Amino acid sequence: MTATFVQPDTIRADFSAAMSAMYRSEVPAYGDLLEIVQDTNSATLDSPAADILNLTPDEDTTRISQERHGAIRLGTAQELAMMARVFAVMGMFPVGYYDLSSAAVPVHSTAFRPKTRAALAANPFRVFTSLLRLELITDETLRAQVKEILAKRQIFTKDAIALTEKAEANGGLTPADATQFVAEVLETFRWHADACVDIATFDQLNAAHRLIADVVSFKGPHINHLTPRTLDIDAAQSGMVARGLPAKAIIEGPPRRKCPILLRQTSFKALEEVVNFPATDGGAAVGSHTARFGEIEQRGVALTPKGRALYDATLASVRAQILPAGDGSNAQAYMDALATGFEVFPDDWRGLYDQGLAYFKFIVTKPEANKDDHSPAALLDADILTLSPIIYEDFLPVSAAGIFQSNLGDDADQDSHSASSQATFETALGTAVADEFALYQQIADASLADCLNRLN
Ligand code: OOG
Ligand code: NI
Repeated sequence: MTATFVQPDTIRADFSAAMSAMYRSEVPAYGDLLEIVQDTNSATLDSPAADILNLTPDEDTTRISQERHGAIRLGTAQELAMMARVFAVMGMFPVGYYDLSSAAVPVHSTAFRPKTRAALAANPFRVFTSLLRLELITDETLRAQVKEILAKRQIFTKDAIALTEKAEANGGLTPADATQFVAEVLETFRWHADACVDIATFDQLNAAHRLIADVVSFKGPHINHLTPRTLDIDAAQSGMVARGLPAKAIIEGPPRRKCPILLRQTSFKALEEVVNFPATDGGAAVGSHTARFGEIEQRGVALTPKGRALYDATLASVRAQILPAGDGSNAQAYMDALATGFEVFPDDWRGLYDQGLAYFKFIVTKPEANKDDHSPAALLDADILTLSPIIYEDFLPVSAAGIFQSNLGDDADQDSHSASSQATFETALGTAVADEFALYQQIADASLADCLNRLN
């Protein structure tokens, strides 16, 4: 029998759409965000700004309205290893390692995402996935209790596991199996209002760290946000405020630029949700929990290691001068300082390319031209090739964590811990994480080689 399997890209697109529908019903404000983002994206694509962005037609542009990322937090190595197998069925693989312990957050993370240019173009859905670091819970009694609670739960349905095993054994899933797989895996990400610990334990976990309570107290790792991608985050932010969504005063990341770099994000606060706690001697109890929030993001060009180092240093020096106040009172002053600080980055694609700060793919503008003795720079000068930004597909919490730590005046042992914790994370994961820079470099190299082949 020759089975016809569904492409992993298709399963991922279906899963992303199913997640979006579920989150829209769980968190109605997410539906508002989608509308705002869709409006600002159409307006941007119809405006002269679209020409400056120089997105690849049919590749960068068609995916935008489908594009989003989510985030989950897992409790154990077993959960992470199984999650990796589930995501692999959808063509999502771990890229990058993020150590958040320096920001006093007891997790470390990776991003599951498609890796190749074609898969990203088909559907770039990604999930920022964190694993609780039990060893960072200092109270030994609490640590033992957390371990015991986590050991008892099963976050995947029986059929999600069975279908993952089937996909691994057969090399894919049939259409009927793929449909069921999406529905079964969705269950893992669903919000459960019923806690699996009593309210006294919940309060104790919360007192240790809010994040620990979020990871440990529920049946599964509910998706905590789903973030659509906007082409103009300042316009989308104004749209959020106009609709009464409690947006933050500051957009995280680099400042607004003609040629966007990396990632700019803004969010609104977590929902307060009702939680039902199981009966104890004191009877059943009702409480609340805030974990889930809304976020939007604008993605720009991916930076090379050199560009990333400049980004990290520039952001750190701005934040050494001024830190955004929680109440938004110095928002304008912060954004002005950011804009000034980032003048070190050229704000045109060619400048970023020439200085080796960012990754680009190439578009052949004069296919009949002769390429003899032409360097890429000469071909760009002659308008035979044009630059198109390779979009950043990853995340920036490392810089946020570093800033957090320098604020606390405690930057002592971040580096000494991170090497061994990445190894621990990869052991839990069952595989190494991919290097994001290597992936961008491959896309850039393949694009240049392909364009040169097509010239005389
Ligand atoms: C993940 C936070 C990371 C982002 O956009 O940087 C993230 C979490 O809160 O679980 O989603
Ligand atoms: Ni996010």
